[in-house]
Amino acid sequence: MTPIFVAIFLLGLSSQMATAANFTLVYEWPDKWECECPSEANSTKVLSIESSNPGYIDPQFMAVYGSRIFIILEKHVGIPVSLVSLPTSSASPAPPKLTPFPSWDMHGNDGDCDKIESSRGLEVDSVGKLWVLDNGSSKCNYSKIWSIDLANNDQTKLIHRFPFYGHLNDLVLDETPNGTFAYITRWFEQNIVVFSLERNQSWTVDTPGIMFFSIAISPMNQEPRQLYLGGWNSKGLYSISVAALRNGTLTANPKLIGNWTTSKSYRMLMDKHGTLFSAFWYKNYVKSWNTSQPFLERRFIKVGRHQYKMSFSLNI
Ligand SMILES: *[C@@H]1O[C@H](CO)[C@@H](O)[C@H](O)[C@H]1NC(C)=O
Ligand SMILES: *[C@@H]1O[C@H](CO)[C@@H](O)[C@H](O)[C@H]1NC(C)=O
Ligand SMILES: *[C@@H]1O[C@H](CO)[C@@H](O)[C@H](O)[C@H]1NC(C)=O
Ligand SMILES: *[C@@H]1O[C@H](CO)[C@@H](O)[C@H](O)[C@H]1NC(C)=O
Ligand SMILES: *[C@@H]1O[C@H](CO)[C@@H](O)[C@H](O)[C@H]1NC(C)=O
Ligand SMILES: *[C@@H]1O[C@H](CO)[C@@H](O)[C@H](O)[C@H]1NC(C)=O
Ligand SMILES: *[C@@H]1O[C@H](CO)[C@@H](O)[C@H](O)[C@H]1NC(C)=O
Ligand SMILES: *[C@@H]1O[C@H](CO)[C@@H](O)[C@H](O)[C@H]1NC(C)=O
Ligand SMILES: CC(=O)N[C@H]1CO[C@H](CO)[C@@H](O)[C@@H]1O
Repeated sequence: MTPIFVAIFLLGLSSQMATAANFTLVYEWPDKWECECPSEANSTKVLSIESSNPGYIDPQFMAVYGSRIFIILEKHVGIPVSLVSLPTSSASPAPPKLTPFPSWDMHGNDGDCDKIESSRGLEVDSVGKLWVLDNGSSKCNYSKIWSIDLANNDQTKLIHRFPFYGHLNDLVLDETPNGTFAYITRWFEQNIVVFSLERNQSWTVDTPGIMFFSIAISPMNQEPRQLYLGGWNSKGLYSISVAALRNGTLTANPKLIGNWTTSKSYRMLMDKHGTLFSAFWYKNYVKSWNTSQPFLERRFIKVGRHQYKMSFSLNI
């Protein structure tokens, strides 16, 4: 059995940071993660998280708000919840246990349509609401979006049910004076999904011939905002102007910016200065590109050991 190495780093960012950065290792879990789950009622489930092959503990997405980190775990056999939280710091040297978020009771198995079945992308908005995509399950036949009010006792609402199910990957938020939109990638689909919060409506925007996986959006103060998309089946990096998406277009023509030299993009982020960061499948480093300049990849950071997948998040 290969021990899994999972670590969380905090990085101090400054406006000059794109080339040099120092990391602080916050926690390291050399072999297993433990769940702060109720021990009595459903203890068999709880035990299984500790006794399952630790290789199956598979962190996927991350967000930070205040003194809490939120992590989405792939729901492999024996993993009872897909969304957990932990503190950004701890007085104890031991890595903290993972707490089901927002609560153990909000998590369900496939077919618990009013509970969190299988969370995917997550994003914190400007008023402290955590948006969580939920892939759903074939038993309910729809995917959904949750909103958890981090500044307000973690009040949890199911805000949308999609007319489709599955293949959800990641989302970004676009908060405009005319309303809030979410743009969502679905792997294996030649489209992206747009959700309008005010209208409680979602629709698919076709991207003929191109499938996307990773997604990022340019800073709020730089209109017209651009959506950046990494190919699902290619190394291509594409952009789409969000003006047309807000306007309800049903077909977009993504512009190819360039090809990453490394591998397919796994996760992308953009900071408020317009620097785009990408992690890659099977690579232990992140590359960056200053989007104010022609496409040029720079090696940004490298994390010690081999990584199958790497999640990262900005605290802004
Ligand atoms: C990183 O740490 C080194 C040594 O502590 C320090 O000299 C350097 O200025 C730091 N760099 C940044 C970007 O903070
Ligand atoms: C699930 O939804 C799809 C698309 O709306 C539909 O074609 C399919 O029959 C549904 N399946 C079930 C089991 O309800
Ligand atoms: C939004 O629409 C979905 C159906 O797509 C519905 O289930 C949900 O209750 C609606 N939410 C609100 C807040 O109206
Ligand atoms: C999401 O749904 C698809 C089926 O459409 C499934 O293949 C995939 O494994 C699911 N992913 C998660 C994380 O539940
Ligand atoms: C908001 O809507 C108005 C009128 O439809 C439009 O002129 C304006 O450009 C929109 N603003 C944004 C940020 O989309
Ligand atoms: C949005 O739609 C309106 C009305 O259909 C149109 O006048 C406007 O040019 C469109 N804007 C963009 C950016 O596509
Ligand atoms: C990117 O790669 C594709 C093939 O995968 C190629 O057709 C295209 O010309 C490349 N584009 C650039 C800008 O390098
Ligand atoms: C990005 O490029 C622009 C234009 O060349 C420059 O003004 C800016 O300082 C660069 N940003 C960073 C973080 O290096
Ligand atoms: C969260 C969860 O799985 N709760 C279950 C605990 O066990 C009881 C009895 O088997 C179930 O009814 C709950 O749904």
